[in-house]
Amino acid sequence: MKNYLILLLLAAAMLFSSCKKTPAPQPLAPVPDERQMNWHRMEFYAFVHFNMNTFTGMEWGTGGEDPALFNPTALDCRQWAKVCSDAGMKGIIITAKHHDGFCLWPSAYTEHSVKNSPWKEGKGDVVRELSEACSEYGLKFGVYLSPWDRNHSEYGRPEYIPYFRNQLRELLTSYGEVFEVWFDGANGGTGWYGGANENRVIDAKTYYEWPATYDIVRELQPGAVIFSDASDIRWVGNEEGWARPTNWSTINKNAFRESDMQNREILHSGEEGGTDWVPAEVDVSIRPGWYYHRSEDHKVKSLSELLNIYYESVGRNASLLLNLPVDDRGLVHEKDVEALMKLAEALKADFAVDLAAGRKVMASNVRGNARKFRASNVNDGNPQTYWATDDSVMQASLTLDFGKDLSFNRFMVQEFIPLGQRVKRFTVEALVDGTWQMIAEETTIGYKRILRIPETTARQVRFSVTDSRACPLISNLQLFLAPKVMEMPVISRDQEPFVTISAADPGTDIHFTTDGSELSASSARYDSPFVFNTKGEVGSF
Ligand code: FUL
Repeated sequence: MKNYLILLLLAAAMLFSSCKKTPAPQPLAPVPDERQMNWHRMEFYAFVHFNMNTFTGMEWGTGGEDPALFNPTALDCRQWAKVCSDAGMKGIIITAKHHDGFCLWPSAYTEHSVKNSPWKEGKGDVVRELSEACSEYGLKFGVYLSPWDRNHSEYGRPEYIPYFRNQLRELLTSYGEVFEVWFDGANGGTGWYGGANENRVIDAKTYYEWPATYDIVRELQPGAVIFSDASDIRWVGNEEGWARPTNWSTINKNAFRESDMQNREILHSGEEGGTDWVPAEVDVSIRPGWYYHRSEDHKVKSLSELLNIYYESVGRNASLLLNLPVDDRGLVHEKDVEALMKLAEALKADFAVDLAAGRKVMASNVRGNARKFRASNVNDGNPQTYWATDDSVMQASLTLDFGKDLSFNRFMVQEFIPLGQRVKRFTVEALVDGTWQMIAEETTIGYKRILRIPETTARQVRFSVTDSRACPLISNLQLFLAPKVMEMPVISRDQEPFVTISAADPGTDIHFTTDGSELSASSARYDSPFVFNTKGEVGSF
């Protein structure tokens, strides 16, 4: 009995000392700073393109527009904020000044602004109304300020730079906290330029003296991230709404900035082992254009398209900046509201019940066998705790045991990125009727990765890191059973001419005909793009 007690005490002491002695993993540089971390957590927020173009039907105004054209009849920024908040978005970025130079706030430095428009008899300030609506609805507020200004007479000369910076100062000092400052990379050349109507070419790398401009943002809004081709966050390299499945939040910033050809591959996927933390933001419009055009009222993206965009951005370690082209009344159009609400409902349903929460989970290795790094940190609902392995272990797995068969079709995983992005490859397997089946073989994770997988019924699920830059740190693992989205599949034909049929839900059974005959369950089953180079109709369900 005495010996037994001594042994017990010894074991307890060993356990205690192992906990005490197990240090946290060293950060794998680079790591996100606090402002980037706060930005990562936002995940989904809105862009609003609303400005002079809304009234002229243009996408890029010339700069010579008459301020009298700006005249929304029912502008209501609270409606925008309510819609965004109902949609689960966390903030709004407004085009305070687009390339045509018209300012949505009464800037002291130009006459080309709302103050010379009939709207509210020149007493209005859209930026103020929106910033106030955002705080009312608990949303963060951001500004887009176009460096290129086709209105300003000095654009292209050194005199324009103080003007640009003064405007930046106005926006960053008069409207409360700003979470993101968006500097557009477009510098097209031709413009009105105070009536000169000419082509002005600048060297975008040197003309704006970016480091000094960024200092202004740091000084006035230390919590704001700067968007540009590669600053605190990077453009994802397309405006279609996707990031690559392999998506590193790191790039070699200096080399990228110095190169003349901005490498799209780097924007899409980041760079493994890059020297700086520069995560990707996916910007895409809910309609074909960034600005409102009545002719696009029937072209608002469908639920399938919006879901694809969500899963291919937020689900691929990027944030989603979804644009709403506010219309000429000054409202988010009914069609856009309808589409957004459908998306919000679908996302709510997709992530309604976390099937992994609180389940038994075992790890092949736990750092120092310490409680602090235990497997169950991944499904305790706390993003601050994480499962870690010993430093030398780059391949390790977690097995979730449901104790009974469960069905799921979504797999979500998050790395503990405050200590760096590490995982290079991972797999997901499921124990189906006593046999392990491979469900997914993927590459990077980062802040968040969501996989849409065919519905699987299994008793256990095994997540394995098969390659990592340093010991893997996983803070969250979730499984869901998303309802099937019943929407007409989208049929498209490319140049080749290959026909692709895509459904909102990748697991959907699609059948099709090409001869106009009636569709039924016995029509051909679609599994990959097919050649269709004659005239005819492709029907599907
Ligand atoms: C581009 C601009 O030229 C478009 O008009 C739009 O503002 C988009 C978000 O960025 O570079």
